[in-house]
Amino acid sequence: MHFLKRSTASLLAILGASCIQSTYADDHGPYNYDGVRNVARNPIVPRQSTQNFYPVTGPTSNGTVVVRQEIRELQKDSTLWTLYILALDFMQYTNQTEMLSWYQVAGIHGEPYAPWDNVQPGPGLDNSGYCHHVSILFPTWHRPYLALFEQVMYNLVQEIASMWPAGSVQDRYVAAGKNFRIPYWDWAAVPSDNSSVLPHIVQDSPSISVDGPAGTQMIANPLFTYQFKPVDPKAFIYSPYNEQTFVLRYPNNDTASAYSQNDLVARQLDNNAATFRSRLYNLFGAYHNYSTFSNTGWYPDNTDADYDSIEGVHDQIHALVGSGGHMSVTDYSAFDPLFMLHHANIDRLFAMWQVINPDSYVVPTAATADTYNFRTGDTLDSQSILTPFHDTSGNYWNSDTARDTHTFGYSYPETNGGSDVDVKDQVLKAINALYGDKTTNGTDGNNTPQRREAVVNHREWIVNLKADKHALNGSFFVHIFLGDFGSDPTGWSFEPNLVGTWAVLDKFNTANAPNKPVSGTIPLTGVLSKLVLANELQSLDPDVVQPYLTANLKYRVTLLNDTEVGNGDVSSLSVTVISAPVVPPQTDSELPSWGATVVHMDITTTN
Ligand SMILES: *[C@@H]1O[C@H](CO)[C@@H](O)[C@H](O)[C@H]1NC(C)=O
Ligand SMILES: *[C@@H]1O[C@H](CO)[C@@H](O)[C@H](O)[C@H]1NC(C)=O
Ligand SMILES: *[C@@H]1O[C@H](CO)[C@@H](O)[C@H](O)[C@H]1NC(C)=O
Ligand SMILES: *[C@@H]1O[C@H](CO)[C@@H](O)[C@H](O)[C@H]1NC(C)=O
Ligand SMILES: *[C@@H]1O[C@H](CO)[C@@H](O)[C@H](O)[C@H]1NC(C)=O
Ligand SMILES: *[C@@H]1O[C@H](CO)[C@@H](O)[C@H](O)[C@H]1NC(C)=O
Ligand SMILES: *[C@@H]1O[C@H](CO)[C@@H](O)[C@H](O)[C@H]1NC(C)=O
Ligand SMILES: *[C@@H]1O[C@H](CO)[C@@H](O)[C@H](O)[C@H]1NC(C)=O
Ligand SMILES: [Cu+2]
Repeated sequence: MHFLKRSTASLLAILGASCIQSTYADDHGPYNYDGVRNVARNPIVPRQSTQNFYPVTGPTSNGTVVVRQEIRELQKDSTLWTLYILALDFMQYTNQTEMLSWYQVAGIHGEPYAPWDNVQPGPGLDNSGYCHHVSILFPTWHRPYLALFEQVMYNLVQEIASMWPAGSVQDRYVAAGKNFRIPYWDWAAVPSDNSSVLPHIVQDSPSISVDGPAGTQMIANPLFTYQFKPVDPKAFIYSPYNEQTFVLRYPNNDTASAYSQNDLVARQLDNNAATFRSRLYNLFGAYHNYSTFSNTGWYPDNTDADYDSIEGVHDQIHALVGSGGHMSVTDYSAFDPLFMLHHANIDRLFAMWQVINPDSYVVPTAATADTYNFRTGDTLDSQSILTPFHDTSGNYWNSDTARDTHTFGYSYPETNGGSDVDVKDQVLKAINALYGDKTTNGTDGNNTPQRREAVVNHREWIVNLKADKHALNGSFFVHIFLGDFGSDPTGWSFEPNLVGTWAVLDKFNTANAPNKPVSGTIPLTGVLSKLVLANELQSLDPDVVQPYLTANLKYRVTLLNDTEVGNGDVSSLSVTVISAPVVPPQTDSELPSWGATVVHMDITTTN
């Protein structure tokens, strides 16, 4: 295994100074371990030499379970945080020909369409990635994928911790490193410091100071971007990605020299954050069938109450973070350092859902698209192999063996606990505390009892959306407004009257992915409740809300670079409004109880 010589000078020489954009790398590269580590010695993360496959076990295979923390919690622990940053940095600057490099591990998800751990594609399937989307396997495939990433990171953390000079400081890093687990990014919870849901560390600066085993150094911030070394135009075949050297978020233009507009990512995430919370709260409260919960696919026997899914919320984050950058293209998304943080949160929400719905799981369902080892139409079930992830026996993981996070040596704050803990109660309380819509409690402000009554005895109002996945051969947004908004599409994400943005996440290469409908929701209740509390709307009753929505509910469609698409130009798109009576929970150990869904209106093309 070869590593770049980890010194800034030689790195610049290898890459050529002209490739380095001042916006990103300025003159900062990886952490320089010279003097504490012999760069030529044996590989840091060895492949098991006695086996011809790489077993995915999670950090340790001895049954120890450690809690994955929210990124802003992890950041408070300076010892673990330093190890996390250094391990990310190490992985990103590992030669991209190495199987445990950032490049290769990210590449498992989509592009490059290449075997990993020598797991070959099925006949004629070499033009797809391994990952499953619009699939019953969407939540379960990503679980061993994250476990692999966590295992690689954990092993690097152990190695890095041992590089401090022997003594009490090294002891502290080594001891802390034993409890390392990857963090998750909870983009739905209201941040405790009332700052953006996009953590400062991923957006503020392209370089950061780190106090590592060879002293304090400024390095390229491994959470800000990932630099291809170099970009492979045969894998990234679409312009401008074939020339963009850095992972971009909300690029300012579609050229090789574009830069990320993280400030705009933060603003549009914040303008959508209420919908992340409501979508999650509704998913936990009203979705008890794994098939519907798990993915955006539209099943023939779905009802008007079945439009949303955890994959749908996941797509919204991908598209809003990327906005035309890598994170918004399925095949390129895993290169963004936010990918694993985002997916750890999706895995956490899945684990929480599993605690309250222990009996609903993967049932046999036809694949909607080709993947590296399955063909469209193949039946996927709980024993379908989750390639390319081997277990210790050399078999592949499947949804049955990956059902419990403890198998991989981790849990989450909400799902953690032994026999003395009522984990279900803990999960329900967390859902209410983190994602419950405070306005529906009706206790804020100096409102009359009648107003509070109107909101508390409430009805949930939801926009249901459906469209063909590849309707526009690329990801797209449907912005939902309640009230006026400007005419400039570049401003729509930031409009005060934006309720939320539904996103259809796509890739460019759709030849082997038949066009299937996908669905999602934008909940309206939070905004409507505020109007009731402000005396602008009498109640949440249909005879009040329906005429209000007919007059004020609008939608607009854009590509991810904010180019407008006519409302009637996506022929498969449908935008309808439903409601259901909902009894709020009486205690914080319960979730709302949902009544029968009513369809109120279809505003497709009319609004
Ligand atoms: C990465 O490894 C390949 C194959 O061993 C080698 O040809 C290449 O020079 C290495 N790249 C760098 C930047 O060291
Ligand atoms: C498992 O491995 C970890 C890391 O080496 C260690 O800290 C822990 O004590 C081990 N647990 C058991 C039960 O052996
Ligand atoms: C939180 O931030 C928002 C937007 O910046 C602001 O309107 C609000 O007053 C802040 N709330 C608190 C409690 O600081
Ligand atoms: C794209 O943005 C970069 C960075 O601001 C700038 O240098 C370049 O000129 C822009 N290209 C075009 C075609 O607008
Ligand atoms: C869950 O939903 C799927 C897809 O609509 C359906 O086939 C299945 O019967 C449902 N399961 C239960 C237990 O209702
Ligand atoms: C509603 O708010 C009141 C006052 O803050 C609180 O005591 C009560 O627990 C809340 N109810 C729910 C269901 O969250
Ligand atoms: C999408 O691509 C397919 C295949 O190349 C093509 O037939 C179709 O017209 C394209 N659709 C749009 C909306 O560009
Ligand atoms: C936006 O993307 C579309 C499709 O990729 C492209 O045709 C169009 O030129 C882009 N517009 C801008 C302003 O970059
Ligand atoms: Cu994803």
